Amino acid sequence: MAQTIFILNGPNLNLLGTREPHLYGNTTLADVKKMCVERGKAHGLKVDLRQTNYEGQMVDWIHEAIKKAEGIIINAAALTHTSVATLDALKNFKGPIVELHITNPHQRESFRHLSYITYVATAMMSGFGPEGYPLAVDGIAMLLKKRKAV
Ligand code: CA2
Repeated sequence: MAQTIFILNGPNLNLLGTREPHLYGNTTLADVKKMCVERGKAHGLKVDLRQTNYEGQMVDWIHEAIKKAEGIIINAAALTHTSVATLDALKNFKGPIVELHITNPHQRESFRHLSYITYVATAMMSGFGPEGYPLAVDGIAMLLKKRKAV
């Protein structure tokens, strides 16, 4: 049976491709989903991509991932920099966690330099634009393969 990965997206990422294209590009989240589902198939992975504007929903989805997913790719958006609740939920996830950002937060305002997610991330990717999502699927596929081999 195919392994499942959750790709979780935080606040305002529903606006991807419709606002601030100089920062986030022209690709919509629906386009990102399509790219990731296809890339996942190539690796034998089932991709479940979701977006929420609510911290509690993010925590609930991480709890769901603990039961249903082998890996998590997470762009927690602003929750990255504020949410201990998201960090605490992720602490209970046993599989690989890839922290993803479309931009490079370290080139931006100093409040974006702190990430709570980094404390639990297996790997992180930032600055590749929306194309970073399918790249992160490649990365998590590699991490899952390595774990299977051990
Ligand atoms: O670079 C990233 O992916 C971020 O996680 C994006 C967050 C930001 O708070 C992080 O510091 C870095 C913001 C997401 C907002 O998404 C939008 C997309 C299009 C238009 C407006 C907002």
